[in-house]
Amino acid sequence: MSKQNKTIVNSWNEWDPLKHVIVGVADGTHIPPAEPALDAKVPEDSDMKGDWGPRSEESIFKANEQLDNFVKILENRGIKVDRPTPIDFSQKVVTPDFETGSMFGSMPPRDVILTVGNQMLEATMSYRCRWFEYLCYRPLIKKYSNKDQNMVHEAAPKPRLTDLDYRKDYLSEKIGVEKRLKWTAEKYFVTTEEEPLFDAADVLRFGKDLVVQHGFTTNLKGIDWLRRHFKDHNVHAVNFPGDPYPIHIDATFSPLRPGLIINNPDRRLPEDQRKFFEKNDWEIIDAARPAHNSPPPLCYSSVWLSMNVLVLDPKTVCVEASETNQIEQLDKLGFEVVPIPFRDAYPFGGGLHCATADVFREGKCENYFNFS
Ligand code: DAV
Repeated sequence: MSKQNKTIVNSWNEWDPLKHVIVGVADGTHIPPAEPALDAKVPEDSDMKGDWGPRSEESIFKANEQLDNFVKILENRGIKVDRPTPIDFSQKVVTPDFETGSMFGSMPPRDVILTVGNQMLEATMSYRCRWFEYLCYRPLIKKYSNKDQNMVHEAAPKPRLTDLDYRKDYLSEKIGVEKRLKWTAEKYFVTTEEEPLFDAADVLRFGKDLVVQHGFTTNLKGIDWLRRHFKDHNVHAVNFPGDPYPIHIDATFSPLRPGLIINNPDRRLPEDQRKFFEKNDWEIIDAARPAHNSPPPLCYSSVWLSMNVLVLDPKTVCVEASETNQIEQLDKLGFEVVPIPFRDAYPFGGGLHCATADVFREGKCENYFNFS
C-alpha cells in the first residue's frame, strides 16, 4: 500500500510566498578561538580580537528572546517554523587534519543549509569551528526526508581545511583597510584554491539561476563544484570590490522581488557584472544607508545587516525594527514592512536573512534571465 507523499521541501528563490522556515537558536553559542579564515573576517579594531569562549548567559537570553519573538511573528502570519538542535559548542573540533578549541553555534542556518527546489545541501563551510555545524540541522532534515519522498538531502564534500586552504598574507596582525580593499578588488582572498569551499549564505537563488559571491568564504573551486552539482542551473560568480571583509552575499546584494535588487552602495557590483542583470530588466538600486554607525558589541558583521532582510512574499519584507532608513526605502518601493527587533541577535551570526533557512516557498523553478 503506498502512502500519500507530502511535499515538505520546495524553495526556488528568495521571494516567493514563504510557508515553512528554519529559525536559528542562540543557546550555547561560543566565540571561537583564532583560526585563519575567521581572523581575516574579524575587523582589526574589533572588540572580539583575542577573546574566545562561551558568550554570556545574559546575551544568549536576550538573543533568544528576539529570535523567539521573530518566530511568533512568522507563525502569526501562518508560516510554519522549525528550530535546529544545538550541540555542545564548547567541544573541540578535531579531524586528522586540524584541531581548534571550540565550535561556533546554531544561530545562522542560512550559512550552512542551501535549499534549492526539493534539495537541502549542507555547505562545505570554510571556518574550522563550523566544520560540524550541520549536525544541528540533521534532526530536522531527517524528519523532512522521512515525510517527503522527493526531498533530496545532500552534503558537499567535507573540506580538509589544512593550512594550505588559507593565504598566509592574511595572518598578519595589521593589514590595514587600504591593503584589504586592494586585495579584495584583485580577488586575492584569504581562502586559496586548494579545494572547493563555500558557505550557503554566499548563494542567492533566482529560479534557474544561482548567483554566488566569490570572497573569503567561497572560492572559485566551490563555485565550480556548485556548477557541476546543480546541472540544470546557470551558476554565476559575482564579487564586490569595496568590501574589505567579503563574506556572505546577503548584506551586500538582496533581491526583493522579480526585477528588483538592493545593492550595498559601498560594495557595488562591478559594471561588467551588472550588465547581465540589466539586460534582463532587473533593476539594481542602492540600499538605504544603515541607521547605526557601528554594530552591537562582540559582533562579526558590519552595520549593513540593515539590508539583510527576509522577504515573506513579493509584497512583504521583514526588516530590523531600528533600521529606519531601510524601512522607509522599502515602504516607498511599495512593500509592506514587518519590523522585527533583532539587534541583540546580530552578534550571534547575522540578521533576519542569516537567521533563517528556507524549507518551503510556493512556486516553481522559473527562468528570470533570458540573455546570458
Ligand atoms: O556585512 O558583515 C554579514 C553577513 C552575515 N551572514 C557583513 C556581512
